[in-house]
Amino acid sequence: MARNVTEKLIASHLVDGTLTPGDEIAMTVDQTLTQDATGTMVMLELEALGLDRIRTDLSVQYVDHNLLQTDEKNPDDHVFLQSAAQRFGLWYSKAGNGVSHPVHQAHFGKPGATLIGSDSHTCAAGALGMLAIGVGGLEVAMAMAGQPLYVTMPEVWGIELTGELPDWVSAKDVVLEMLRRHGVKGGVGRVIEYHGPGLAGLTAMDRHVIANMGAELGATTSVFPADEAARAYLEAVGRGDDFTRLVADDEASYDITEHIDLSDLEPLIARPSSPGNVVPVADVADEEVYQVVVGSSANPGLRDFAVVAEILNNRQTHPRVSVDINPTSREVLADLVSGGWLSSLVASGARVHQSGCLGCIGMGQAPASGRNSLRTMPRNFPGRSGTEEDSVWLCSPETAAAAALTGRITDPRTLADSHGISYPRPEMPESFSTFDAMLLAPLPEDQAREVELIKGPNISSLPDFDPLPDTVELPVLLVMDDDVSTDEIMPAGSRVLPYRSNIPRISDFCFERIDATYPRRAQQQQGGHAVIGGENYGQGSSREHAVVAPRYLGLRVVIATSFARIHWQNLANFGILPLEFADPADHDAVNQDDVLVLDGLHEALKNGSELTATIGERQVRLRHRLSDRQVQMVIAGGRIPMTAQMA
Ligand code: MIC
Repeated sequence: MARNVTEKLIASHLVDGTLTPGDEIAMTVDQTLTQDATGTMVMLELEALGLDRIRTDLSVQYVDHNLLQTDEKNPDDHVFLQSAAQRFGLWYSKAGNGVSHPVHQAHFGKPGATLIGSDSHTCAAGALGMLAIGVGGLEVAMAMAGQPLYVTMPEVWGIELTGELPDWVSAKDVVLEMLRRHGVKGGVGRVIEYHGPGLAGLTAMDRHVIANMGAELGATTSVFPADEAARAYLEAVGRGDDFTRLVADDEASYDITEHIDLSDLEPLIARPSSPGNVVPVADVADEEVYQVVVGSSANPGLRDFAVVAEILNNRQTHPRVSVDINPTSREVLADLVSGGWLSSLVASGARVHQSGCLGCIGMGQAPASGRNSLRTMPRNFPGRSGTEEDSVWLCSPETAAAAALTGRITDPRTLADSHGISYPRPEMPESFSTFDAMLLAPLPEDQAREVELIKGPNISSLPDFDPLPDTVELPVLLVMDDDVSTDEIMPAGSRVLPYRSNIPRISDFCFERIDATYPRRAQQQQGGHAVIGGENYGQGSSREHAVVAPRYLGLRVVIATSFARIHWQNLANFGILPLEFADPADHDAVNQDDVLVLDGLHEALKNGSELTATIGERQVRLRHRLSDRQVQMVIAGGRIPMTAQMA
């Protein structure tokens, strides 16, 4: 039977289920990645599971998010993570080495393999023909313990690419075009597979850009074939031997089909404050700009910095604008030095920062209130930058460089006339720098057993998770609208991230952006509570703190019109029951402080997907999409207590 790349990847790792969209399937996991902001919880989970040594082919712990060291908390986390990596047998990428996704691709990316990561942008590795899925930390911990990954079998959405990108239009504009067409919910329940003759003009790093922001579309992941571009990339990072060709069969088909003619694309930009608010740059030209940030997992390739450097070469950045350059990794930094690009950036007035996620996650680089900040980053949810009234736009490196020069949002295609700049096509080196000094290999097993986990005073153990009662009577503490992101449920940023390994403390910040009284009101309820969401509830990151912290405060049930994939799975993993309104109109009839009553819950959950609840005075029909395994898990109180019961 003819298969597309996604089906080949899934079929070769399938241990349970069939390739029928909507069914739960289980797959073996070859590799995992964790980053520091989610990794501390994962390591605590490994400890709670009593794991001796990881069972994946390889697992890597990166430190790229919590890089500010304003007190002992973040560095204590780094020390803890290094000790845990040594204890359990992981690779360890030290603070400052670089952003996890591109570093992972360069050192470990392997066509045909599966990768899961406790970061929603793990999907970027689809660029090399991997099946790479962002998930909650507990899924990663379980995979390291040798368990398969459970996901809902997605539909495969074939995007045929034809044509060639015009001058001043680059890979970021391709994924912004996807977001312009489909918005932040467009990819839910789907894998996006790119194919067609247009692929020939896209390098592996261009594909990484496109695959990365599949997360913004809500997709399970994005997949590219492993073809000549993947081979060229692997050779350039000195790992040509890891190349295996993986392409769709000639007769392969897709559940959904669509076409993009790359030649028709123009520079695009996502307006504040959602990656889905995409418009042509030309439509918003002339808005004043105060900050331009180049870097992050969304535009991490050497080319993405070099193109900015060539536009700024022998020119000055606009006096009003702070131009911040966050080189993806020390390897990219070294190549920027040897290509002469770093000097152009420095001479133009750009501020060069260390390698890491930095302002993308509000770890510094907060913009001034209400002032436009243009970023080559993947997300701009409200307040994520660290500034309460922020105004963050997402764009390509070309559009970022144009604004850096002019101080205004500028269609980069106009630079030819206004500044006499012809479109730079920076020549990439034959081989990219690769450094191992800050990427520490796992310790041999006998030495690993001797390692003690080093926990600073801010690192607390996981709370206990009690079973879900058969009858619940829960006040509704929040009623929310559509597209609530995890940044609104559990903020990131330099104030909050240092508490990622301290659930009691981080719970004080829950839903802060929506209703700062929530933690106090939640703690006043003895018997737990519920919250209500709209469509696409929990979009964005994979952070399981957005479920563990509210669970710690007593959250037992979330009813939404629909859920984002990772958050839905995280809720079930931690024993919070995710239910959907059978009739979306019922969402509007619920009021804060109504009481939700669910009776005979265990049988109802086991017997099918429909349930009836009383909310306030009304009977409301609800449904769930949990598999039998997940029902059992939610009733047990989550995956950790269920695993303990089975041991
Ligand atoms: C993000 O981009 O939102 C993050 C920060 O990388 C998150 C992970 C986290 O919250 O630590 C993600 O994408 O999953």
